[in-house]
Amino acid sequence: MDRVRDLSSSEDEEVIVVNAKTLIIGPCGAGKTSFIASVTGGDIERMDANKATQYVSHSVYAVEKHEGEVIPLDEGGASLTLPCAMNIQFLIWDVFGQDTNAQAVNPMLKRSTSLTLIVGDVTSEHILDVERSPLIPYRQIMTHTRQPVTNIPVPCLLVLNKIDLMPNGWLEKRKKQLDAFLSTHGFIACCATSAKKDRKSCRSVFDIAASKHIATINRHNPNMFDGDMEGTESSESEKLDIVTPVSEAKGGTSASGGGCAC
Ligand SMILES: Nc1nc2c(ncn2[C@@H]2O[C@H](COP(=O)(O)OP(=O)(O)OP(=O)(O)O)[C@@H](O)[C@H]2O)c(=O)[nH]1
Ligand SMILES: [Mg+2]
Repeated sequence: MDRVRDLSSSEDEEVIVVNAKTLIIGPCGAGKTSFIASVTGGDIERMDANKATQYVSHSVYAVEKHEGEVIPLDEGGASLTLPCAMNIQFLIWDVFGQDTNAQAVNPMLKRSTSLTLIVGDVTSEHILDVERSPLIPYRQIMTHTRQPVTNIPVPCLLVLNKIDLMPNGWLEKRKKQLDAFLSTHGFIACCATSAKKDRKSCRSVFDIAASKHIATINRHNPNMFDGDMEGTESSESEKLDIVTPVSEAKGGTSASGGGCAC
């Protein structure tokens, strides 16, 4: 477990830091690497358009949730008001894609995964077809993978990238088809993004992912905010990869904004 401490800050604000290994998978050329570059502030225009990822590429992106922020817990309207700030550190594994199957996503890569983003090129044929979508093998390969500790199946979030290539309102017109696709294949949410044209849409994916992850942790450990966690050797906290730095962690980037289709 990583311990994150910002000793340079004089503020005494408590921040809970959570690490979440996040797999980015999907067909080759869907824009996974461009999407991550957009999120982390890279210059998409200067990226080599023909450079496929060699096996896996790693990066980190942090989302900070502030004290008092309301986190939705379920569809029924239950919510959690954060009693202190949280910093969700997404430890990103961007895995190379394959055309016709998802065999690249082997058990080694899937180990200790907290969250999966399945990225598809929205211009691909049958992208939202419940039986023929090229994304189905990627969803299926995660079916039996479970989160560490909570032991729940790893939540999968759908990212429909290259939305800039579709006419305005394209996804809204397919809401019924999209809903059927999400429920049939068990996605927790869907976001439409443009790695090339709309950085905010890409970052909003991680904002949503952070809320979903906090809700999952809270469901598993409803007493997570009770007592003073600092310096404790709580085995539950250790296992959840939660750490409480002595003062506010820096470097986190809050993400918010549009792009989410549902
Ligand atoms: N128009 C448009 N093009 C995009 C977008 N995102 C990526 N691209 C282009 O799609 C191509 C493939 O992008 P990559 O990011 O390399 O795709 P990848 O999914 O990482 O591919 P692999 O590493 O081979 O699995 C590049 O030419 C990108 O410039 C987008 O949002 N809009
Ligand atoms: Mg790539």
